[in-house]
Amino acid sequence: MDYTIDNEYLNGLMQKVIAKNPSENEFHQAVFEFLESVKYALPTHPELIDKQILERIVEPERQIMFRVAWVDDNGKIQVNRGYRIQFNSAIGPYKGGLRLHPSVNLGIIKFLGFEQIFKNSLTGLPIGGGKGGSDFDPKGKSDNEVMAFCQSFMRELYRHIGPDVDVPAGDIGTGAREIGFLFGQYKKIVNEYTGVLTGKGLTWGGSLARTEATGYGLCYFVNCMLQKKMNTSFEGKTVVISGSGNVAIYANEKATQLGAKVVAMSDSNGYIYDENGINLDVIKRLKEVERKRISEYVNEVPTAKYTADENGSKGIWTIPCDIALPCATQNELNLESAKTLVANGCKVVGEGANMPTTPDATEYLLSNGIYFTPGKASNAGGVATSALEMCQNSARLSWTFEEVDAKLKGIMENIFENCDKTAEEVGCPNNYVVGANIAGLLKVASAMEAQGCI
Ligand code: NDP
Ligand code: 2IT
Repeated sequence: MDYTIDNEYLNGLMQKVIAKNPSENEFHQAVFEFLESVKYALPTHPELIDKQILERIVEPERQIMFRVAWVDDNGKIQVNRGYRIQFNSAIGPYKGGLRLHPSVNLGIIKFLGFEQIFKNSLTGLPIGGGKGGSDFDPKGKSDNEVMAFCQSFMRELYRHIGPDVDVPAGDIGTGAREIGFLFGQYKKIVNEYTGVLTGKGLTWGGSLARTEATGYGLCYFVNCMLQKKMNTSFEGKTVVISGSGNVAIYANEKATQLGAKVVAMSDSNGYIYDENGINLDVIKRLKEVERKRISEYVNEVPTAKYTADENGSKGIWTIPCDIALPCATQNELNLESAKTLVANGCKVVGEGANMPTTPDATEYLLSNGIYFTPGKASNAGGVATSALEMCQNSARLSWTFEEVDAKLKGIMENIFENCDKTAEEVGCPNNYVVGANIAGLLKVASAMEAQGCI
């Protein structure tokens, strides 16, 4: 990829990042997209260069990599690699999820940790940026094997985290089951009952609405944009959602509650389409309870059609829709898919996943008048609600679903307003990529400046 930026200082920094972090492609991509936006802030914010804020912000405060050895059901020792990137703690303890997927490598965890800095800043809550995970694949493993892995992972991670230090949570492959095993092991080792992880179960410190938060938050953000910018709403819209995990399921639920019809969903093997709308109860059972493939859906709902698509479910973007919500993984929506969406009349692309749209696809969507919401703004509801879980844990009380949901909605609407206002102020109206990056950056930058050379 050519990551040249038409600003001498920023381009120099970009090339330095590439040279210093070889082979970390997703990290390069995330930094490029960020620095491209930052050029619009330079004229009014000389401190970004004078105080070396940008040079410092692209360098993680701490990178931890460790061996995770565990015993499988056949008695054989397996070895995975664990990661925790503590990227930036200027505005609060490191906060971000743990990804368990065979594709995980240092570059992927660093891209996620980097984006988390600005996302967490946008929430308005006191949380710094971090991310972790492993190349362990929970798919096809028994509960016992998943527990063995999680316990081994935590045997190293515990020394690096804490409720006021670094608070991990879920991400791809890490759900309630994994958080439970990780929490149990942390508590066993440290002998402390604290809010060291979020996404916990409701009987042991979890927050109501955390499960729903990322998907719901995405729809609150997009609906706010539809209302304020396009004088419309989800009502009557046709929606395509990629993925069928935590984010995709609750994006479907909220979009449907707001009056939309979700006609397609996917997993890494293929996608289902039903012009009558997807039956979410069936998806929830197949995915959340039975851990099955989405291909099984058509056995239960014969009006739906399944298309195998081993190429990361890109075929799902050929289905005509008003609103596309990529909620699976990075780089799942490329230039070709962007062109197809536009040609088919799609008006809005709202990112639920982290960096699902490639840079050329983003550029194409923006220059074709599509309302595009970057994940670091529109998927911030998950981590925001994690921060609300931390609040409840510290206070040793729990709020009702309605209280948390109302706070989440307010936070997402504030993030939208902040991105919209910032984009306007720097001369890029309706460009929420620029708005999110700059608004997220400025808060962290002022904290870094105040705290001196650290
Ligand atoms: P889940 O593990 O619950 O679900 C992931 C979904 O995406 C599954 O349907 C999975 O299919 C699909 N998927 C994963 N990897 C690939 C791949 N390489 N190619 C195609 N499909 C893939 O994860 P989440 O729903 O939690 O996360 C989805 C996205 O949202 C990620 O980008 C994550 O970083 C982001 N996110 C998550 C938040 C959260 O609170 N959970 C918060 C903010 C962002 P399969 O089962 O076949 O692997
Ligand atoms: O990408 C993300 O924001 C998450 N996976 C959620 C992180 C969190 O700490 O809740």
